[in-house]
Amino acid sequence: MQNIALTVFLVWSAVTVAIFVFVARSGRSPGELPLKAYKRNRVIFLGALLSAAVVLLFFTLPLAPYPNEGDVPDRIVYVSGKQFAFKLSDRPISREDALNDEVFLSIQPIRAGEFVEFRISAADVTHGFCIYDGDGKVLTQTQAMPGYVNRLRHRFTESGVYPVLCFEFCGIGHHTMKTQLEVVDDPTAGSPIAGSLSAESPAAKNAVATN
Ligand SMILES: [Cu+2]
Repeated sequence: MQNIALTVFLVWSAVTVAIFVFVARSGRSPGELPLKAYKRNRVIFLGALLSAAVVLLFFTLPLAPYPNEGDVPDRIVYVSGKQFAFKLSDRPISREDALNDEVFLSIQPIRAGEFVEFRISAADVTHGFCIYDGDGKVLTQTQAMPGYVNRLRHRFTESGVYPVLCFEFCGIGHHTMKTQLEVVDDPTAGSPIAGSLSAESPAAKNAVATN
């Protein structure tokens, strides 16, 4: 990633310098200005730019990572963030339950291939809800905000343990705010989950290392 950024920066810098040199050199002998040609070139340039933009949008807009309202999720998981833990439930979480440390909530394991819609909110301050794969790479994320329900859709194609970390600095215990999602091939094999991620798990270590 760093190398790509450096390459883009260097190429872009070279192009910028070339443009400046070209403009500086071409401005030395003004002579007679061919205004008609300038106007025509301007129209051609604008037309080409607009056409390129339309073609680019045509091919890239369908790739935008926004949920298609027509897609129906296989299941809905409710999430509430609170300093410094997540609560997950298969049913909507009341504010009282979200705030009450004595209330323990859990969800049924997610089936591999299942298309899940998370409905995410927060009980106190803004948190982040970020799902990682087992190698600690970000799969998807959104904010968990008090007073709002953010919908996040994701299809879990492979079984495994998916760490979830808070992605928004939310206070002194932010780094401890984590949970995990268990995705199973056989839905009868898993157990309900809600607890914190064990610090010894390799998935947790990877996730923390890249956060
Ligand atoms: Cu946090």
